[in-house]
Amino acid sequence: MGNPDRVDALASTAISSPASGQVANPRPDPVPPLDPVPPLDVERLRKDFPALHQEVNGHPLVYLDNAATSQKPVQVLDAIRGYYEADNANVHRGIHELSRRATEAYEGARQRVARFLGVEDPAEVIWTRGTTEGINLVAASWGSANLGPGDEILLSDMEHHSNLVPWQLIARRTGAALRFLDVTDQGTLRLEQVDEILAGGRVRLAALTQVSNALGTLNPIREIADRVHAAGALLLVDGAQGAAHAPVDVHALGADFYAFSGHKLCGPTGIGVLWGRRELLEAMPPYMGGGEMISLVERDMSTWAPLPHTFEAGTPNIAGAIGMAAAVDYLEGVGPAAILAHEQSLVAYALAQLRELPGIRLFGPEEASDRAGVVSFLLGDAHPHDISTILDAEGVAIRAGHHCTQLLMRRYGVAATARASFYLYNTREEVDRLVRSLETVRTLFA
Ligand code: C6P
Repeated sequence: MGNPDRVDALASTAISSPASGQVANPRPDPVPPLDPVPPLDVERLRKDFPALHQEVNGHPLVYLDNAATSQKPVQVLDAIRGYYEADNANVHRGIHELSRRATEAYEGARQRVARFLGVEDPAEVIWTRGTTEGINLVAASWGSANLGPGDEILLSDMEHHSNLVPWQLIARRTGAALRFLDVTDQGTLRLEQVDEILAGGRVRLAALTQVSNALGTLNPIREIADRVHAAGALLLVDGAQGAAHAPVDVHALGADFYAFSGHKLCGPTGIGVLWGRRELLEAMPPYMGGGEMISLVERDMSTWAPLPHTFEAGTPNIAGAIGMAAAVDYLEGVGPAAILAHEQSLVAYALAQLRELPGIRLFGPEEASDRAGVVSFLLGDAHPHDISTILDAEGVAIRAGHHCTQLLMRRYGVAATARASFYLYNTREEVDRLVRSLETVRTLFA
């Protein structure tokens, strides 16, 4: 069982703020609210992140592009370096000391990530290159075995392209159809619409993001999961922005599949995890063929290795897995609930100041408690790329663009937004720097 202290913080946060009016269909909270968490010692945490301590264009760096990728603490860097310096060997192959150590570290990393997800069985944890690969794996493998004409896959207009295009590809191959949940003006999903679409009886799987990368919205995943399961369908949760920012317990969340990336939660790039329920994974055909995923190979057929290796063809990203485990250890040490609380306090502080800026257009839920640490905005007529360039000249790193969510941009009638995204090491002073630099933008575009 997962740690009983873990709660489905994202779902409970999203549905426990009826005063905000942002969730169209609030229900009594099925999960007890989080106990108040002590504030983070941000000054101490910042010392762990070497990249934060530099000047950019003559200014101390303010890194507010965490939804794209987070910075890495020395604990993660040391774990990767330590592996390469002392234990580097291929895993599951060599009968020698280094290979034994590498295998132990790699499989140990799987166990640590399983614990982070509240999962008992590490064989349900599949290493991938990241969220994108995890979702492609399920779409291609589960989809090819389970979808056909007349079946539907339920998505939303706030999905990242990584949780949209793989479903378009498999829908085209199998004849299944895609259905979409609309996004409200406040950047939320409507549970009534979930019910309406499920009532058609054709949805086989819903694939939804836990947190919108472009709006910050915390989706009421548990409530959606209950509805999806009652309709006999499965739920894949895109946890790319969820796992980084709050406690995750995939069972409490009601997920059947959960995909996320290491690099957004203080880990390295090129590594991620797909978790799936054992009976689902065992019934799925391999995604890629090659070494490591076979049991017996003949000229015209092969049999597969058991989970998790069925889905891990080829030499894996061993150092990446070790780095990702160090990252989840780090986050657990800091306290995932405290990280979300910290981000929400920065979002509240930022929203209050940004609302004072003439010409600002903010996207996403009004209440900070309905968001993770993401604030998307436009400022007057300034193009988001110009905003980002001017901010960069003052050492402030944000992201500008469509954030791989073109459906969402179309929904709001814009081509792009500027996006500031916070993490455990960001401070109120950095929010002040963001707002001051936006004043520069306003002056230049006045
Ligand atoms: N979003 C952002 O700046 P990968 O690239 O596989 O690690 O993650 C893809 C992905 C999937 N779903 C969501 C909700 C995401 O936010 C992302 C990555 C980054 O918003 C890069 S586009």
